[in-house]
Amino acid sequence: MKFETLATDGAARAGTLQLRDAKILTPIFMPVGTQATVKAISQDDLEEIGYRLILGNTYHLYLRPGAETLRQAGGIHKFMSWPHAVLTDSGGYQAFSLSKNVKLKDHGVIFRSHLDGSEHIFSPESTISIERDIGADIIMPIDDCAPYPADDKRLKESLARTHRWLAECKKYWLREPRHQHLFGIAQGGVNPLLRADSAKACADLDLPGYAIGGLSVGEPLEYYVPSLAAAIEHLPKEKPRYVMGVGTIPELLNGVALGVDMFDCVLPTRNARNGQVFTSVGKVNLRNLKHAQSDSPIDPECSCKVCKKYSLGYIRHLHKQNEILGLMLSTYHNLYFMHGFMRQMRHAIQAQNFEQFRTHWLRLFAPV
Ligand code: PRF
Ligand code: ZN
Repeated sequence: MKFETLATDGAARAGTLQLRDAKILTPIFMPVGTQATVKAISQDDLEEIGYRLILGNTYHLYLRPGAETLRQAGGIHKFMSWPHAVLTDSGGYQAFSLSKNVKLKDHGVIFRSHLDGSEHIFSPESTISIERDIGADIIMPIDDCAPYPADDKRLKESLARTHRWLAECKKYWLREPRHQHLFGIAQGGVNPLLRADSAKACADLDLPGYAIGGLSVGEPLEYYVPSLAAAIEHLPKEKPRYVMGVGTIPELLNGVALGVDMFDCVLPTRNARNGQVFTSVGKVNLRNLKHAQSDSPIDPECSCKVCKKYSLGYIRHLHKQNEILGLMLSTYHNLYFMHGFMRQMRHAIQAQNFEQFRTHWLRLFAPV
């Protein structure tokens, strides 16, 4: 894996991440393919849009189809016929958000499957072993993401555990690196001092890249920028920076402005399935009665194949009738939009007008 910065504009940077067969252009948005599928879109369509890096979840893949099935298949790339890059999240975070009776212990996270109630444990060793079987190109360590709100005592506990687990993950990863790249995850809630401590502790381990976790967990919007800035200040410039589970258009703009290179979020795919699409004039709710007779595309400015062929009125009808094609068409459009949006951000950085770009889009996508 090779990361290079090609242009900067303030703290924002445009670069490349060489992974597998592709030179991935950053800043990048990674669609979420939780269960070895990005919901409601095919691998062919993802590839056609231009995506070359998607995310998978260790938690789900470990439970179904299981690490052994993925190992037997020759890894997730072969299993899902996706020859391009994959990143897997480690599972601890999903165990927390999805399963019942989760127990956070010093040696790992004990949880019950949300599918059948069976008991499992994710530890640094098991996480790295499962992620090795899954075979993603970038793997994430198990971390302790404190909920919001959390007091400093809880945040310090989260850091101690996260850093210790990271060092252990690094040890298991180094035993058999096999072209996989382990990132660190910095935590620290909304306390800038702890954010800085955590970023330093991660940077000390000298890993291929660094993620910032624990954001977008229910904290007020105004904490995002200071928390992120405090962490980024202590992360090395020459390594990629990734904000996990983010985000909205304003979060992407503000993250890139601070020097973030990678993002993942279910937002464009989940919103698409709920009938909310992103357009050049802001968000549009497909289910709105006012679109019933519309024969224009979702976004007249969009050149995606959905906008070239189908009317807003038709796609609204599909959504109102819960037709599967409705989910597919809106997902395709939203992922096309996101891909184009990231490209425009890169171009704005290269043209040294990122600040104008950010102001323009913040106005269109202002939180209401
Ligand atoms: N840790 C991990 N995965 C995550 C997060 C985290 O803190 C978040 C927080 N937004 C999303 N996904 N491992
Ligand atoms: Zn479109």
